[in-house]
Amino acid sequence: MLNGPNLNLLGTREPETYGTDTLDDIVADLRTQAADRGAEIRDVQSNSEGTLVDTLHDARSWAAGVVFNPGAYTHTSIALRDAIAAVELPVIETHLSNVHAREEFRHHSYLSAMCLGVVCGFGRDSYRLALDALLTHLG
Ligand code: CA2
Repeated sequence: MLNGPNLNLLGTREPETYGTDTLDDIVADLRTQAADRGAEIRDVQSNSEGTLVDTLHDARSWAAGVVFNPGAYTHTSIALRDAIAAVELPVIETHLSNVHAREEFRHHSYLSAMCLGVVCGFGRDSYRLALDALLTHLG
């Protein structure tokens, strides 16, 4: 589970958009969900684009797939697009908010075309749905 910039602030600001749960709450949920299906979650949050690229590269050596909320880098980052394409892991782009119901600059993702799928708009449940889809895909 990989989370991008500002998602460390979840639960502290903008609850009307991003909910009141902290990232730790969401990670704890996902760990339980994964364990129930015999999988293990490792989680990384970074505000730095380069660290997110490095983490994707590193994931090749141990991960079967990635639930990835790239935050605002979704709408700006060719480097992350190239990293997702390069690692050849199934990546599910995941957003708390419905980016298509927000400002126009959030409607475009540089990453979606390189991902197995996209889940957005369901708050913390977006992560749950993304993990369910990833585990089902992995069998
Ligand atoms: O809806 C999502 O999950 C987003 O990836 C969140 C990003 C935004 O730039 C994307 O367009 C959609 C922003 C994350 C900011 O997180 C905050 C959390 C609490 C308080 C302030 C920001």
